[in-house]
Amino acid sequence: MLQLTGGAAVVGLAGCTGTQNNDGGTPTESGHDDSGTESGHSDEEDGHDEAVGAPSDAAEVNMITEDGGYHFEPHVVRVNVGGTVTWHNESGSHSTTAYHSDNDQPQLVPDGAAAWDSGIVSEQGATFEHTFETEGVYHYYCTPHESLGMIGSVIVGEPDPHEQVALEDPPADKPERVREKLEELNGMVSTALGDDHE
Ligand SMILES: [Cu+2]
Repeated sequence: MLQLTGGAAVVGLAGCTGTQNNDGGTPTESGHDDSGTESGHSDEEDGHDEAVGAPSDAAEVNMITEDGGYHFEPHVVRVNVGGTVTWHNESGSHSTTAYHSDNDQPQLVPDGAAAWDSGIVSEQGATFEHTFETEGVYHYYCTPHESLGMIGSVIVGEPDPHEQVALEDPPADKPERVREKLEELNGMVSTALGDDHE
């Protein structure tokens, strides 16, 4: 017999949380007798099943305006040390800007890492690229849409998740929306690095 449906293959574009629609009513998987072990098996309840693959030498991120939402897609990409990320302006006007003191921001990149800032990119199809020479976790944002949660992350190499300034609690002086997004990204990055902490 042919088995045409390979369950996990259908991942698709997971929605961005540009609009908040997870209000706690997450359906759980249908209950069988609950006498079993209930320890942690991960469910994909939050719609963020963009799996972060293994590091590669090049990764692409789309910058998107759609339905009033603003997105880096995918949220998290991963490259090797010396790898390049290319941001592609699909729609709207955006920037890709590192959380780095050179950009007058708190540092959410590894110590000694170079900053980048594309400036506002408005032309459809325009690209900006940055090569990452320092291993670690990087958070970055879109200048006009940071406060709306347009924030993304780059993982470079095989960093120790316990030594990443980016993965610490988000800066206290950032708006709630920004802090929530950073926490969400931290969860995705930790998962990608095999460090699903409780
Ligand atoms: Cu933007």
